[in-house]
Amino acid sequence: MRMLVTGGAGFIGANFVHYTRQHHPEHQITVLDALTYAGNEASLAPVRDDIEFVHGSVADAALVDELVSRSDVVVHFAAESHNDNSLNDPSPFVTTNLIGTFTILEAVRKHGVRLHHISTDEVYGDLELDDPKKFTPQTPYNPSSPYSSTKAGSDLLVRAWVRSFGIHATISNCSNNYGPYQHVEKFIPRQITNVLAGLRPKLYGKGENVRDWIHVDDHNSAVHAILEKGRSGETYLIGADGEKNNLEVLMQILELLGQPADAFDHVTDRAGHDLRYAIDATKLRDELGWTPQYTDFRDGLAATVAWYRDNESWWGPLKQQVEAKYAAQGQ
Ligand code: NAD
Ligand code: TDX
Repeated sequence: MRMLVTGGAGFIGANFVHYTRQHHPEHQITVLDALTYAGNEASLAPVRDDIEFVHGSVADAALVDELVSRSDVVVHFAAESHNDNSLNDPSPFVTTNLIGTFTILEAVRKHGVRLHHISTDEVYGDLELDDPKKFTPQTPYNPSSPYSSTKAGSDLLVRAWVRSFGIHATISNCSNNYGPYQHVEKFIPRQITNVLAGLRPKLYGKGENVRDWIHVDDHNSAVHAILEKGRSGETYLIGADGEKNNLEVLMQILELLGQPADAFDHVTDRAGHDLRYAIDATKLRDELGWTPQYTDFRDGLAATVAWYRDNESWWGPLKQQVEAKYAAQGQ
């Protein structure tokens, strides 16, 4: 298959390209990426000779039309992805997440090309800490931030294009990913690289917020399962039963890096901070036979810590600017 991967220079997209080269080398890959602050061509360096890379925006209708016309499937990762940034300036979130997805939809409609749309569990809002329920495909949408509301809007656009125009599309909503090549603005890489850079890790509020962690390779193996066996028009929730609160995750990072348990700072909480996410992935497991490979969070986290230790040349140049931005907002 000729596969167009949008956002392939970002965290999950780059890991998807590596995963696909390794496990499904029969696919031809074209990456379309705008190389925003979050995109990094260095993340694709090991496979650069095996793929086509196009520098451009998913909101560029002429470019998207041309690339989609010569593809069999589009896997749409490109997005503005960071909640904290969306609180400072929602504008690029509207452009990329909403207009960009609309642009992709119009091109796949015109050329009859299959789409897989990558989305997030944050579209469902949040859960109480003691709520026995998890998110299911039936949970009503209730997003909290500019980021999650634009992702929710993009999902609804895809659903409407399926129903109104009969396009061939699937959607997946995944929980929090961790692994190599994740930008140092995000929780786990920020704390690891803070310790490596001699800075104290920063915890928002009391650290009681719960995220449902999944290794990025498990997310991407699920995307391949959906590409192979998913039913058109369906939404699949991706998660690996990895609920942990932020304090627990930070304690594991400190321990893995040989730091005392109190070697961190409490900082200003995020506005509108979602309390808890939790995914029920029964449909994905039962209908498509998917199972995660990274069942031990600590092992996956240790491998991630080792990756950041070994790849300072990848994250070092990004670090100072990110920390200056956080410091200016008291975080
Ligand atoms: P990321 O910020 O690391 O990467 C996003 C990529 O998209 C970057 O390479 C960036 O340059 C590119 N991009 C941004 N605007 C673009 C535009 N207009 N045109 C083309 N490319 C553009 O994000 P990520 O964490 O890899 O997330 C990828 C996708 O997965 C997003 O759709 C996100 O909503 C979703 N998701 C992420 C997580 C997570 O935990 N990170 C969980 C669930 C879903
Ligand atoms: O320095 C920090 N300290 C801290 O306590 C940062 C950066 C975050 N946090 C907290 C906020 C969250 O409760 O850690 C948790 C995780 O934060 P993020 O890494 O910013 O992720 P989150 O907001 O949960 O969203 C992530 O998962 C869902 C991705 O960034 C989204 O793209 C995805 O949709």
